[in-house]
Amino acid sequence: MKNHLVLALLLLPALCGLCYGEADLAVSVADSQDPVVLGTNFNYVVTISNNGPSVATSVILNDVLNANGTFQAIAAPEDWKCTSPQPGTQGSLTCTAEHLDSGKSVTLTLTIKPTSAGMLTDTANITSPVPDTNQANNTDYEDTTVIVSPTQ
Ligand SMILES: [Ca+2]
Ligand SMILES: [Ca+2]
Repeated sequence: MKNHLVLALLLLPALCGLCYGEADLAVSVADSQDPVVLGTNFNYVVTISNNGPSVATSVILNDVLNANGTFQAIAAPEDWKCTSPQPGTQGSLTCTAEHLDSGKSVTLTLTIKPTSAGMLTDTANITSPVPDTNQANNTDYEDTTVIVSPTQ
């Protein structure tokens, strides 16, 4: 009986490595077109991946748009809860998920209206309380050129 207890205590940290281990989250942002025409909606597609080996819990996406555009809408998977600026306003958007399994990816689509000519930039950052030994892929941004007319 005592030996079994010792064995269980030895195995516990190994088993818990699966639930409280490390999860390499990664995020990437892509634009649906570039350049875009002033006043014409387009999309930023934000892809969030968990490269494992463990499940990532309490995952938070923070997404910031610079001053040359406004948020219009967001399409996210059912288990992601988003707090976004009012449509037609600028600011920062936050989406959270209770967990993202190892090896899984999700895609969130942001609809954006370019409001000033110049460079539009969307920056995404992903975090989780689960340790992530590769922080280099936790932030990404995409630049998009806003032109006044298609013939410019
Ligand atoms: Ca990472
Ligand atoms: Ca681009």
